[in-house]
Amino acid sequence: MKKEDSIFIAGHRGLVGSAILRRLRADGFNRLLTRTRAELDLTNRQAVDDFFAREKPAIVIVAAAKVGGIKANNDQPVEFLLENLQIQNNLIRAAHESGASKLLFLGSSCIYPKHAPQPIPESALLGGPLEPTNEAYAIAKIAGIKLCQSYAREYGANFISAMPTNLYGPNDNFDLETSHVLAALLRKTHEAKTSGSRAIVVWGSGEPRREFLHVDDLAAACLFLLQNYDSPEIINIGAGKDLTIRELAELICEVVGFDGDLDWDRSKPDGTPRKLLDISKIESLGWKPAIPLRQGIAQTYAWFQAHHR
Ligand code: GFB
Repeated sequence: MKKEDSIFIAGHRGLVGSAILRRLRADGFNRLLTRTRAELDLTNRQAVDDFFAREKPAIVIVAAAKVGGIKANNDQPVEFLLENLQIQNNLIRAAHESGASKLLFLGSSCIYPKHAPQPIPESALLGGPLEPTNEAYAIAKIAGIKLCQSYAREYGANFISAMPTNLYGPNDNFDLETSHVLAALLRKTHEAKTSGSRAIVVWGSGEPRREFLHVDDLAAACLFLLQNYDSPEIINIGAGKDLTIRELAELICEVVGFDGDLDWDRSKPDGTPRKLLDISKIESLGWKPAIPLRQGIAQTYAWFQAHHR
């Protein structure tokens, strides 16, 4: 990938896309193409085709997706399946038709079976049933992987797919109904602290284990893969460590400075019991995560305080 390549970052306002955009700008890439949702509806095939035919990006980064936490995924399987299929089909097809030399498709660790071996190697894909709370999203992402691999096999396209673990950082969604756990707990503890409340509600049993990667680490990994990885085989991007939701909640309370109680709402689903990625493949190529969880949470909390009043 060259500094003068035109690079289209689909989804540049989201958690992932905005981090990739920051990273590419900082590294001196200067032909960065972005479009807001109002400017380009990625679910509209004709609009996407016209955009690609006009701009002909050399590199395409598929960071646009309908995403959400366990509740949003569980409540809206139709939207998660349909919108993600539409967005990724339009982007991947148009990238090929317009002659893009490389495409990076971003999946998710939820593509792996609910009871996959831990840490989860890339070879676990399609080895068993999925976690029901996010099956629709996972099926869409698996279809995206298979479409990229099919373009590679049938047409020799350099379309790669990376599987990030649970992410957090600036520009995350902090809506309590639709967000992921880390953003939700940052907001709940902050609001409890500022209002003088003595407890926050945390969903589930607290026992599931999750791995959290700062989105700036993910952006660095994406750039690394764009420059160093040309295989259609999927590749994991993770932090290499996990912790229980209870431990995460306690860590967030410490960072925010909230010393009240945790009330567990066991009517809410736990989701998959554990989701730790095996990152030996990307580490063997020369990339490793750099941002410790406590530091990343503190930085994200500072961002939240500056942007949500
Ligand atoms: O982050 P999260 O929504 O998604 O939830 P998943 C992780 C765990 O945190 C679950 C618990 O066990 C939740 O029950 N949790 C505790 C909370 N309190 C809260 C809270 O206030 N809000 C939320 N959201 N959770 C998602 C998938 O799964 O992970 C997506 O649904 C995607 O498809 C994403 O793969 C990365 O880790 O369970």
